[in-house]
Parts: sequence; C-alpha cells; structure tokens
Amino acid sequence: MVRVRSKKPWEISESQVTPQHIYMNRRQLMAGATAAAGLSLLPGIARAKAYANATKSPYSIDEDLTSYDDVTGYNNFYEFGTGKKDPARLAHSLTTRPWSIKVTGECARPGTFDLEDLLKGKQIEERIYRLRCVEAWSMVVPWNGFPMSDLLSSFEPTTEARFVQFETLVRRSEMVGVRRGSLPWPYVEGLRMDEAMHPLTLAAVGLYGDILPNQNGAPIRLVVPWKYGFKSIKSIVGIRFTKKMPKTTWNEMSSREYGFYANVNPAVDHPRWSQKSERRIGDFFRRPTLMFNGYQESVGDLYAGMNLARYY
Ligand SMILES: Nc1nc2c(c(=O)[nH]1)N[C@H]1C(S)=C(S)[C@@H](COP(=O)(O)O)O[C@H]1N2
Ligand SMILES: [Mo]
Repeated sequence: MVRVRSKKPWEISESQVTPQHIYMNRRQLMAGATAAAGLSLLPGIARAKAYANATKSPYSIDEDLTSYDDVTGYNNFYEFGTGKKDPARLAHSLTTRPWSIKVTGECARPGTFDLEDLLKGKQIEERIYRLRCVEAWSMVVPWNGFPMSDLLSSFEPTTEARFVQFETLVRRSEMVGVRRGSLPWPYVEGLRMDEAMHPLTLAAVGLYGDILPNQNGAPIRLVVPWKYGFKSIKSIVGIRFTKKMPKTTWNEMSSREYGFYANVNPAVDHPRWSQKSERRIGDFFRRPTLMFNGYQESVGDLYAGMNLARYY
C-alpha cells in the first residue's frame, strides 16, 4: 500500500494546529476588531498554548493528522449526551479546575492527589496516535501527555495489584448526559497492570499542543492506542489497584459485544458488525484495520498464547 508521506506537525500552518478559539482570537485582534468591548484589553493578547514545546515522542506514528475540528467536534462522551456532536456542544459546562484524583486499593501510597501536583515537573510529550472506535471509525491525533506508568508507579502498587480500574467524574449539575441516564455512572474502565504500565499507554492532558478540550476528556484522560476507543476513559477522578479484573462500563452493559481486553482485532468481529475495516474521519474510502491498531510489534508480546477470540 502506497502511503503519501504525511506532514510533521511542525510543518503545518498555524491555522491548522492552533486550537480554533485561540486562532480566532488572535485573528480578530490582528484585524483590530474592537467590536467586542474589552477584548482589546485582554492581557497578553492570546494565551500561549500550554504544550507548544512538548518533546516529540519516538512513539509517534507518521500519518496525516485528523483535523482539529474533527478531533474536537466528533466525540463519544456519554456524560454529555449520546450524539457524536453533543460533547462539543454541551461539555463547556464542566469545571476542570481544581481537579483531584483519588487513588485506592493495592498500593503503598493511597490518597487524594491534586492534579497540579501530579503534573508538577512532568515532561509533556507529543505523541501522534491512532484512536480507533469500536464503531469502526478512526482518527489520528497529536496527543500531549506522559506515560501512565509514571503516574501509577508514584503510588507504589504492591505485588497484589494485577489490574487497575479508572473512574470518570460524575457531576449531575454539569453533565447533562448524566442527568438523562443512558449508562450506569460513573463510567469505569480497566487494564491489566502490564497493559497499564506499557510505555504506549498515555495519560493525556492535551492535544494539538494545548490543554484538552472538555469534550475530549479534560483535564486528564487515558489513551490506549491499540485498544478500541471505549477503553480510553475521560476526565479521570479515581484510580484503584485491584487483585481481580475490575468492572468496566461497556462490558457490564453488554459483555457479548464488549470484552475487557478490547484489543483492536480485524479477525474478531463485533456481533453486529465487521471489524475488518475502518473509515478514517475525513476520508471517503474505508481502509483495512490493522491488528492491534498497527501496534502489534510493541504490544503483541503482552498477549502471547492468549486466545484472542475468547478474550476479546
Ligand atoms: N467517561 C467517558 N469516557 C469515554 C467515553 C464516555 O462516554 N465516557 N467514550 C469512549 C469512547 S466509546 C470513545 S470512542 C472515546 C472517544 O474519544 P474522543 O472523543 O476524544 O475521540 O472516548 C471513550 N472514553
Ligand atoms: Mo468508541
């Protein structure tokens, strides 16, 4: 398959990489827009992008990026509605500062941790990863974050910790989808410890060089690029180290359709549709889906000898 070499993020023009609200703001100001009273009094004109200087990660893939508008406009985040456009419309109501994460279970240093403290001194990387949804669409996103293993190891999980569960915030007053029902809240997800500690597993705090938009799981979410998107839980407030395989939302909803492992696998179909191909958002044609979403070389060993049709 011939692939056109894709542009590196730093070769893309500013209008493409700058989150739109900032870009618009800058443009308006450059045009000397004075209509909005007070706008010209904003200190420092446009806020600098939070992760503009993130180090480029060697774990990045070299593929065309999905546009900022698609990454932030076509989402799954049921706390803000079940439609793909709902989160972009409705997630602005979420307050993401201050933010804390409660860490419990099989670890030597449980406690409640302030996000600012957790981020202190962290080297933020840019990693271009695919996100592939179980509904057979995919995106290529320049995430900003750091290895989840960094965060997890700071709590000193014990040898009893075989799995880790993640939990999303539930705040009815700010989450219209929570008020409507549709899923049992909180949204929970989990990984086996070796999956969680794998260097590809990312604690994401930004995308396209800036902080995460609310609809993408602000202020901190998981990204597990070789698994279906539902594993990549958003707006995390709880982490629990467990001996036993933890409960996960979609597996509880329909275990026949959504397994705990949820590794991207073109050979194992969803009971209601094929997983052999996918449509990259922005493309017209479908493309063949790759084993482990193309990360086989990195993660294949984690599943050596496992029957992946049984442990889907
Ligand atoms: N808390 C929470 N996390 C979630 C979801 C959700 O509904 N609630 N949806 C999941 C699904 S199904 C997908 S495909 C991805 C989508 O991430 P994106 O909107 O950043 O592309 O988020 C996952 N994380
Ligand atoms: Mo998904």
